[in-house]
Amino acid sequence: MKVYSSDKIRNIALMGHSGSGKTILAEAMIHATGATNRMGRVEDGSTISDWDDEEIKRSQSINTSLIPCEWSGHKINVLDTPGFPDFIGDVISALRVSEAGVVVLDAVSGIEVGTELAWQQLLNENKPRFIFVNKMDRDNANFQRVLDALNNTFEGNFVPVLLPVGAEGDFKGVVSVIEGKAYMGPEGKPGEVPADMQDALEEANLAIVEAAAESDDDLLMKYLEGEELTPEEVFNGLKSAVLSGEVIPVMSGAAAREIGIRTAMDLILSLAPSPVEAAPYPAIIDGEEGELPGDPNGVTAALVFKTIADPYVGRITLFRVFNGSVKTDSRLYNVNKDSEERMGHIFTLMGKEQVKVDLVPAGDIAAAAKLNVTATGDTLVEKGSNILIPPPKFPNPLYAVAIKPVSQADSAKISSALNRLVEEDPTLRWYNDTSIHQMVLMGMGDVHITIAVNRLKSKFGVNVTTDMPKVPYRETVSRTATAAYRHKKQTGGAGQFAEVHMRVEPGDQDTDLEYTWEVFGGAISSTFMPSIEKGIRQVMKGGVLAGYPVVGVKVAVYDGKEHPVDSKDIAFQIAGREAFKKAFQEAGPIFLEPIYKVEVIVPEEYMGDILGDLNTRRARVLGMDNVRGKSIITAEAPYAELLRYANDLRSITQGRGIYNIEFLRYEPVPQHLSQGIIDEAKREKEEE
Ligand SMILES: Nc1nc2c(ncn2[C@@H]2O[C@H](COP(=O)(O)OP(=O)(O)OP(=O)(O)O)[C@@H](O)[C@H]2O)c(=O)[nH]1
Ligand SMILES: [Mg+2]
Repeated sequence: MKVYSSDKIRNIALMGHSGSGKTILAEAMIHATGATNRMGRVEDGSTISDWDDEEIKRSQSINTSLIPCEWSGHKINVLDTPGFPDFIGDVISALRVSEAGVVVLDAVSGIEVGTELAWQQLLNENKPRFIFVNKMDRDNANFQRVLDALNNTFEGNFVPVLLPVGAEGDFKGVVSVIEGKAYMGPEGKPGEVPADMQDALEEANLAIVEAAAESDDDLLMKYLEGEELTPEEVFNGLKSAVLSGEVIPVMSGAAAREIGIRTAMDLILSLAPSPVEAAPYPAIIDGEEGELPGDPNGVTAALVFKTIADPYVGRITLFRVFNGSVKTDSRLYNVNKDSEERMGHIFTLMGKEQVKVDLVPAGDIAAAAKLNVTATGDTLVEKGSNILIPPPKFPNPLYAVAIKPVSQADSAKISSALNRLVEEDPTLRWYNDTSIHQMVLMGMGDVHITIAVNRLKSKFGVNVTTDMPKVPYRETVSRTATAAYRHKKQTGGAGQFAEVHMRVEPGDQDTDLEYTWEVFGGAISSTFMPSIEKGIRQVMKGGVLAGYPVVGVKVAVYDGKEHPVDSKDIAFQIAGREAFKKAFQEAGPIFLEPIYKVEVIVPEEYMGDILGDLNTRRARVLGMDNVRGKSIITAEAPYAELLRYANDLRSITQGRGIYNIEFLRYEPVPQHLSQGIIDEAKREKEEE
């Protein structure tokens, strides 16, 4: 593919509710450029964007795809993101490397849950926003209704720039308000604005002029004094209002019928900022906060925003250049990993297709294959420079399952397969929790996890079963107690003898054992001190109450007895072990459970329901806040009560709520719940 200079590039993220038509819009755009012969269909699994097996199976995007569209001497890097909320990670990374977001809406359904979530992301990132009201050809499609809903729901001035000509079965074309021209059919043939649309056009035009005037004090003065603004003033005013986010241009069309697409691309070219206009970019340079000018001839610095792990092709690394240029066969330096990378051949991706490029200037997006150490979020720079570009900020995974390899062969491959999956998707995490004897896989929701498990099988041939994860409880004591134990074995052969007196008391939760020796006068010789400790640690590992590790105990050995011949290491290990168990049981044993901080963000009307629900989860509400029509509730709650909160919150709020969690500390489990944990452990043991 041709090299485009920085000012001729636009990076655009298509966002919005699942099924609004983002993938088909991307398909229509690339088709309009002439790069493809025919339009693919989501239902047939024949789109450029949804090429992954899981995407084809589900008729839904699950990954962001890059679709570079060469259009009137420019290149629009279209990033088609998935709308389903479990795949938010890919929306975040796409937005990190885009200069603007185009939120796609269904002209029948209007604002949906996914629209709100996309909007929230755009506000968080403070990026210019566009709206594309799609599916104008559907029965009951109504542009004005969607426009009114937007203006009533979100802050900002939503200004139509592409009006629909006709609607439903009679949807024929669009009117570009700025140009005052109609573009009809899939070819976008220029035509007259229909007579019955003149009023609507005038009204829309006035809205644009006003929006432009409001962007600048001088323009506003001129406008208020009754002077007419020149077309150039209007355009510049509108553009600066779009850049600041005050004005949101609203387009209309029907992606599946390819109507409005070409004009929409023209508008994106003229109104969305180029990487040059969006510069400078914040970066950490030589350890200090600085800026990158976005200069293609400057020092090279690129951010890796996505990694695709493919068992056949190997690892594909997608990067966006923020400064300088990346060349084929060059060597770059990975700042995060402190290691050199050979870039080999560089290409852009058209969905899954690799299209060769020789040079990637600042502002552009491309990919490299088979890098050694580079992962998502890393910065690649010219050797000798020290620049860190802030990586995308991914949310903590929320939804956990326990996974278990099915066969011995699965067991051998599972770690490396999981590592590859996690490398591809930073919102997935896995760990082996030895304290609960479970391998835990965490993601953003049950669909996310189901797909990850399917991929383990289809991509890496690893079969697993899934189960509810256990809560990683800990066991400890709540008061001081003492116990003595005598171990004596004198039947046949060499005898064993040891007697240990010990005191167990609550210690520091963050250390497992504080072990002290208070035996004075040589009742036991100090050579047995480590033997007793070994016995205690054996018990601590496997727990006393229900098999969970023991933490936060102080143990003092203060007396005992030994025998000149029969006392040996093993005898004191056993006595230590048994004395500890006895003392532990006497010392008010309790469970500790992990407590998490939870932040729930919901539309205000759900506040009451959320608080009521949190109440049933033993949560402590710490604060409530209202920001832009959303309630933010902060609370602390036990992990045991949050295991399936992802599903529950979704059903309480019809999917309009989001939350994140963060581990805080361990706290005692209320006494009345302890027996349940013990019974559950017993039941499991019997099942084994
Ligand atoms: N009638 C009509 N249907 C459309 C139009 N655009 C898309 N569709 C259909 O809407 C459905 C969903 O389209 P997609 O492009 O997969 O939607 P998406 O926004 O990418 O969905 P996710 O990938 O799940 O986020 C498909 O059946 C499309 O054929 C349109 O302009 N008119
Ligand atoms: Mg899609």
